[in-house]
This record gives sequence, structure tokens and C-alpha cells, in this order.
Amino acid sequence: MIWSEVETWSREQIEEVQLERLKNIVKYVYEKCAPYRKKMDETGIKPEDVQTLDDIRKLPFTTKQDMRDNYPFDLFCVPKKDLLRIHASSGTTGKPTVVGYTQKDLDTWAECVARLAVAGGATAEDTSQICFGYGMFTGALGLHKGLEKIGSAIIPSSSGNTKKQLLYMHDFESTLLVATPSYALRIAEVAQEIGLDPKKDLKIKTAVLGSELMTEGMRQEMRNAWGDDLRVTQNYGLSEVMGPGVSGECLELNGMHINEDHFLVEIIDPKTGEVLPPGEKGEVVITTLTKEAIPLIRYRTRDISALHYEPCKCGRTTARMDNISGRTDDMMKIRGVNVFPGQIEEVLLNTDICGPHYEIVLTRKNHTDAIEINVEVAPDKMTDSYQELKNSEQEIKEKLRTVLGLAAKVNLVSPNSIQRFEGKAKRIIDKRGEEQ
Ligand code: DLL
Repeated sequence: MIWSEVETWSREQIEEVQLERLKNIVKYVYEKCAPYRKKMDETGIKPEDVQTLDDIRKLPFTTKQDMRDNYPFDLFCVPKKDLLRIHASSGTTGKPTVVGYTQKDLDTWAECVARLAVAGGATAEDTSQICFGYGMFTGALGLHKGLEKIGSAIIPSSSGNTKKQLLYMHDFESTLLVATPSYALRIAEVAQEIGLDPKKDLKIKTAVLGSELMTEGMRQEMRNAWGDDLRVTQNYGLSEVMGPGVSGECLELNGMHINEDHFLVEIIDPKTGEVLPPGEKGEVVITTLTKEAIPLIRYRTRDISALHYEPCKCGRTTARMDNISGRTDDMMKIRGVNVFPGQIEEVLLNTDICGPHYEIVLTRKNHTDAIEINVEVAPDKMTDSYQELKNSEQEIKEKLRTVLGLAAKVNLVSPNSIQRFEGKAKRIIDKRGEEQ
């Protein structure tokens, strides 16, 4: 099912609406927001200079630093009394990034999430358990409002307290799971620990996942844990531009359909800022076309993806973005080689012996970087044979060397020995600052 006819508009229709909205939003931020006006004046750009969609390239980028510099409300275009909600992203360094929503923004948000939830197989008959942390994080309330809009019953169980989650899931017969991919696996694992078989004893048929990278290997792990016929899709968004709701996969699993009437997405070369053609990988840059409280012009997300415009078999005509392959800032530079965690995950999960839980430890000795990967053996592949484990480690090491072009140490560790997460997983432990 397709939630909105907007998702099937012709390219001409989409672009016509995008252009009209782009012109409006550029004029709006110029008039209402001093930091934008200043930046545009400095670049010598006036709102009237934007007459075609390509003219967006004349506009300066907005970065996370701009949000920090204008903390908490200086990028807002409406007075505080017009806000209905404020969210913030935790931010591991520095101040949180603050975003606000007017009534119109909240309505748009629910509409955008409704579309991608339906694309992922959600229906009004579903009982949806939301296992994202409720709070300042946009994930939980974002999915909550979107799923509510389509008529699904919501169980707002939040993250953590996994045994209680499972009690609700079992007794209330939840059919749809919302979580990060890593927490979805953790829930299945705890289910086994307390004697529940997720495939037989639980009724989850659809998993609408997001908020962190999910490789194809991880998707398969999801089906191994929850059942072969589990419908697993992922969706993408970031709190700065709205939260979840920017794009999401349909059941064809053909990339993530973008809500193009609300977001104009470009892909740029992160080094030069030059816009790249469809199909080419680069940094995702998003302009919000309809937000009132805090619109963003050409926001640099640091996420890496590519755009595709061919219509999808599902009937939607909206542009699709490839699933995120990493972030420009979680690229690890090791002995001069660029390495992304997703590349490592693909190698690990393409083996029989590795389970989905791993961590990447970076160290530095005598000014030389080293990379060490601790990965759990899948529970059903555990063996007492030391030699067998060593052989498997060697095999993985060789595959990694081919893919990464660099030697990594691999340690197969026993099941359940690597830390689990209830939200986004933290897989990289960088100890290079503690040089030995
Ligand atoms: O994670 C919003 C969200 C919530 C999206 C729930 C989907 C579902 P932030 O906490 O601000 O917002 O984190 C945004 O998370 O820039 C990406 O790096 C990453 N991210 C989000 N979705 C995906 C995804 C939410 N599907 C940051 N694949 C983004 C890979 C993702 N990374």
C-alpha cells in the first residue's frame, strides 16, 4: 500500500513543488533568521537569485557547528510561543543540537513517518511496540506519531528493561517492532535467555528499524533471529532536519524513498563541496522545504549515500537514497587507509562462524595504528577446538585484508561477551589517544 499520492507524482510535478517551496523557504529564512541573512549577505546571495532547483548550489552550506554557534534558539524562525515541542540530540561532544516544531511541523512529521512506515509494511491492524528511548531523542515520538496516524495501536515501551519489553510483546501480541537494528537483535537474544522463541512464541511480523547503520548481513541476522519471513526495513533521518521521516525503504528493499516534497537532497563531494551526479556516492546534504520552526538550508549530514531516480517496482516515483554506508566522520584512517565500520561488518557477517556482535578497537604503538576486531562466535557455531577457532580467525583476517587492503587482528570471542546496547550501538573503541 502507498500512503500518499504524492509518493507517485511525476518528476515534473515533484520538481515544480520543490522549486516553489525552495524559493519560499530561502526567502523565509532570509527574512526571519539573522544568522542565515548574515551568511547569505556575506556570500552575496539574495533570495531572488534562486530561480531554478540548480540555483540551490549558490547557497552556503549549514553545518552542525552553525547549530552549536546559535545554541539554543538563534536559528529558529518563529517565536518560542509558537513552538509545540523541543527535541535535542545528545551530542557526544559539546552542547546538544536543539530543534523545535510548530503545529504544522508536527503534522508534517507524522505524515512523513506514516508514509515510510506504510512503505515498510505497517498497517492499521498492527500493534506496534516502540523500543526506542522516549525523551529528547526524536526516534520514539517520531515513529509513535506516524504509526498512530495510520491507525496502528502503539505500545510505547521505550528502550531498556528488555524482559519487561518481552512480557508486553508476548502478552499484548505485538506485531510490529520499532528499534535500532542492534537493539532488535538484543531483544531476540534476551527472549531466548528467558525461554521464549521469537519465531514461535512472539507475533512480530514487521520490523521498522532505523537510527543506525544496517548492512545486508545485519538484515539477514535479523531474519535469523526473528523468522525468515520477517519484513525488515530501515528508515533514515536525523534530529536536525526533523528526526525519522526523511526516507525509508519499501518492501522491494531498493534503497530508501525520500519524502521529496519536504526534503531536497543533494549528494556532494565532502572534500570539495561539489554536487555529484545521481548514482555517485558522497555526503548527503538536506534542505528542508516546509519546516517552520527551524528550517535548514543545505545541511551537511556527514552521512554517505547516493541518489537514484528510476521509479521503483513498488509504484513510488520518489527518489531513493542508498542505505547509508557510513559517515564521513566515522571513517577510520588506519595507516593511511580509509576504513568504514560497514565494510568490516559485511565481511564478518558473510562468514558462518561470526555472530552479529562485534567491536573495533583502535590502538597506537610507536606511532603506528593497529586495528583489532573482537567478534562473537555465533552461539550455534561455538566449538571447543582451539585449532578450528584459529583457522577461522585466519580466514577472516585474509578476507579483511582483501576488502580493506590492510591487516587487522581478529579475535573470535565467546557468545555474550561483547557489550550490548539499548539504542545505537557503539562499535568503535578508539584508544589511539592513549599511545603506548
Ligand atoms: O537517529 C533519527 C532517527 C530515529 C532515524 C529513528 C530513524 C529512526 P539522530 O539521533 O539525530 O536522529 O541521529 C542521526 O543517525 O545522521 C545517521 O548517521 C544515523 N542514522 C539514522 N538513520 C540511519 C539509517 C535519528 N537508517 C544520525 N542508517 C544520522 C544509517 C542512520 N544511519
